[in-house]
Amino acid sequence: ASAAALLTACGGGQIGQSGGDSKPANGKKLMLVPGVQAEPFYISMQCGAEAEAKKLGYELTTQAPQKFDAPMQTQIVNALGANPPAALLIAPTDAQAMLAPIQQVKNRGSKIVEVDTALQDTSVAASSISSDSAEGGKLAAQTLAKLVGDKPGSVLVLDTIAGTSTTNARAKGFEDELKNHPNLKSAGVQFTQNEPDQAATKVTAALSSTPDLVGIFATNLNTGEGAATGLRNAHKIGAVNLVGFDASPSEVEGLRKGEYQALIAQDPASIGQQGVQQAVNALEGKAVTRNLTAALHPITKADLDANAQYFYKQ
Ligand code: T6T
Repeated sequence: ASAAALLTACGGGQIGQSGGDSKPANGKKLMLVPGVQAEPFYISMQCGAEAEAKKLGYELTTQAPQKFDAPMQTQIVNALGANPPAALLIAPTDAQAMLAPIQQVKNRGSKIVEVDTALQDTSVAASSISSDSAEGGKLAAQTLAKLVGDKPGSVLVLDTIAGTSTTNARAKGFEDELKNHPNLKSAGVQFTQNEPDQAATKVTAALSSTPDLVGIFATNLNTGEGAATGLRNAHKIGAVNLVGFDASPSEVEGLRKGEYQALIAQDPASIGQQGVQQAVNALEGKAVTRNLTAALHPITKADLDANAQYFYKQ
C-alpha cells in the first residue's frame, strides 16, 4: 500500500514513512517484514507497530513481498545486507525455508521477533507474538457445529500452503475439535496456495464429490474469499455454512450479505504493537517474553455491529 493509503488506514500520523529528516542511529531502527503486501491483516499489524514504535521513540520501516512467498521474502531479508536494523519483526512465510535467511540477519546482530507466523526452529526469535491458532481452529469448529445443529454432514477445511505455521495449526485445531461433534464428518483439508481462485475450485469440486457438505472452514481471508466465490457459482450461499478467519472489509461485507455465517477475527494491530514492545525490550536489555498471544473474536451476523472495533483496516 502507498504511504498515502497507510495514512488513511492508520488514522493519521507518519505511518509507513521513515521519519522525515531525522536519521536515527541504527540502534533505533526497526524493520517489519509482513507476509504479503497490501493485505488488510498486515496493514492493521503495521498500523499497530508504527504507533507503538513512534511512542517508544523508534523508527519502523516496512517492506513486504508482493506475494506470500518464501523466495520473495528471502530477497527482502537478504537485501538487509551487512548492516541490518537493530531489530527485525517478521512474519515468516515458511516455517523452514525462512530459517537460513532470518538466522543470517540474527548473526549480523539484529534481534528477531516473529509476528503472526513463526519458524519451526524456536531458537532464532527472541519473542513470538501470534493468535492462538489451534484455539482459533477449535473455535471455528465449535461455531460451525452450532450453526449446523444436529444435522449430519461433511465439513471441508481450506488451508493455505503447507509450511504456513498459523493456518496449518488452525486446520489441525479444527480437525481435532471435530472429533467432539460426531454428526460432523471431515471431508479433509485442502491446500490452496493462498490463492482465492484455487480455493473456489476446491469448493466447486467438493460440492460435486461430497453431496452432504454442510460446512466449510476457510483458514484465512484468501481461502474465505475463494470459498464464497465457489459457493456463489454453485448457488449454494447459505445452504453450506461458511466460517471464515480474519475480518477484512470484504469478509465483513460478506458476513453482512450472508455469504459467511461467522468469522473468527484476529487482533493484528495488537500483534504489531506487542511485537515492537518485545523488540524494544530486547534492545534495551529489559525482560522479554518468549511467547505472547493476541485475542480472537468470533463474530456472527447477529453481533456484527457490536464487534466493529475488530474489523481490519485497508
Ligand atoms: O490470516 C492471516 C495470517 O494470520 C496468516 O498467517 C496468513 O493469512 C492472513 O494474512 C490472512 O490472509
